[in-house]
Amino acid sequence: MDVREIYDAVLRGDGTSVETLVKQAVAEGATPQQVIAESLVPAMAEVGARFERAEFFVPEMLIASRAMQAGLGVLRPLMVGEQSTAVGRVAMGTVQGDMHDLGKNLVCTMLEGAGFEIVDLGADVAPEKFVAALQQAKTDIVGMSALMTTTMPAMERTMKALAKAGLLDGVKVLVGGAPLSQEYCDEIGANGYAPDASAAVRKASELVGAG
Ligand code: B12
Repeated sequence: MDVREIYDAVLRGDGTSVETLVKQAVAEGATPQQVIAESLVPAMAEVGARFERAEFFVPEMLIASRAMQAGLGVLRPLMVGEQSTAVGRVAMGTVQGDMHDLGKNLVCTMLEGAGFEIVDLGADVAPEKFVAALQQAKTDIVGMSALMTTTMPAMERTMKALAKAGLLDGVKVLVGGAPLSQEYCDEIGANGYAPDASAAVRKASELVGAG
C-alpha cells in the first residue's frame, strides 16, 4: 500500500477512498502514527499551500478536512487503549472564533491513547466556557488550540478569564496550533507548548509529572 494514495484521496476530498485505503494500510501492517504522519498530515499541509496559492478555496478545504476526518475515524479505535486509571484529566478546546478542530481532535486522540481522560469542549470555545468547564470538574490540564493568527489573542483572553476566576492554581495550561510558538506560550503565561500531537503527549505527561 502506497501512502501516497491516501494523500491523493485526501486532496481529492474522497472520504470513502480514504477510509478504504487507511483500512488497507493498517491491514498491511502500517501503524496509525505512520498513516497520520506520512499521509494525512502532509495532505492537509498541501491543502493549506494550495489555499494560499488560490488553487483551493474554502469548499475544497472543507471536503479535504472531512476526508482526513474519515481516515482518523478508522484509526481512532486503534489508538485509544483500555486504561483503567487515567494518567490525568485534560479539558481541551479550540479557542473562540476558531472552527479548526482537526489538530485538536488528533491531539485528544493521542492523549487518550496515552491514558489521559479527555473532556472535549469542541471548537469556538469562549473563555467563559473554559471557565465553566473547570468550575464543573477539576482537570490537571487545560488544552487550547488556535489555527489562525487572528484567534491567537483569544488564548490570552482565556488565560486572563481563568486567572480572574482563580482557576489557574493546580491546573497546567497546554497550548498548540500551527501559528503558535514557545515564545507566544511564554508571553501569555501558559505552562507548555507542543508543535504536534506526539510532542503534545510528551509535554502533557511532563506537566502531570508522569513524563
Ligand atoms: C482544514 C482547514 C480549514 C477547514 C477546517 C475544518 C476543521 N474541521 O478543522 C475549514 C474549511 C473549515 C477552514 C476554514 C477557514 N480557514 Co482554514 N485551514 C485549514 C488548513 C488547510 C488545515 C488545518 C488542519 O486541519 N491541519 C491538520 C492538523 C492535523 O494540523 P494542525 O491543526 O496544525 O494541528 C497540529 C498541531 O498544530 C498541533 N496542535 C493543534 N492544536 C493543538 C492544541 C494543543 C494543546 C497542542 C499541544 C498541540 C496542538 O498538533 C496537531 C497535530 O499534530 C489550514 C492550513 C494549515 N497549513 O494549517 C488552513 C488555515 C488555518 N485556514 C485559514 C483561513 C484563513 C481560514 C478561513 C478564514 C477561510 C475563509 N475565508 O473562510 C476559515 C476560518 C473559519 C474559522 N472561523 O475558524 C488560514 C489561517 C491564516 C491565519 N490568519 O493565520 C490557514 C493557515 C490557511 C492559509 N494558509 O491561509 N479551514
